[in-house]
Amino acid sequence: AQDCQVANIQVMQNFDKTRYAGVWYAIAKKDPEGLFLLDNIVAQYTIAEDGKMTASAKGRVIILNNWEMCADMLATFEETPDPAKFRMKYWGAAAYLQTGNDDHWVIDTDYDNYAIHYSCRLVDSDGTCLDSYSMIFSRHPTGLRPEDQRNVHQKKMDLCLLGKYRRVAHTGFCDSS
Ligand code: DAO
Repeated sequence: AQDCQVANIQVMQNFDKTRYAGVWYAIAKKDPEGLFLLDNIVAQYTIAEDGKMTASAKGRVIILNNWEMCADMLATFEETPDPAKFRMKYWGAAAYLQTGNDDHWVIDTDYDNYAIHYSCRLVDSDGTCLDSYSMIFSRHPTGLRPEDQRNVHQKKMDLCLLGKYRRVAHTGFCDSS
């Protein structure tokens, strides 16, 4: 059942960040207010020897009124008592890119094919989310396997975000940078 309470959102049980490491292609995205990453979004998660997770990500962005570029982003993750819930600090390789500090929750993943990410930036006074973003990741740039689509559909419903996602194109825009 979906009560849309941020506090009741189920995240991945026994999340294993080591298995999560590596490259993920965003194939769908629910945008936050003032969206930043448009498409060609690829994230690479790394676990350092001390166990800390970091990520680098690329994506097409439009900044400074209509300047289109490929953003190189970096992120560090702070762990919380729930292994699937992190705080993510992020910044751009260039100073004019966006910086922030967001929740970074892994809602579901099979580690080898798909992952569902969720971040609520602003919880309303009624406990629902006022400003969220979410990415559907695939290990394959071509998209989700048919057998994973049911699962992803169910999780979109659980997040109260069904119908709010758009497809994320991969055209090679960020491949050379
Ligand atoms: O597109 O508006 C937006 C939100 C994205 C915030 C930038 C995140 C950069 C680091 C991404 C790591 C993988 C989620």
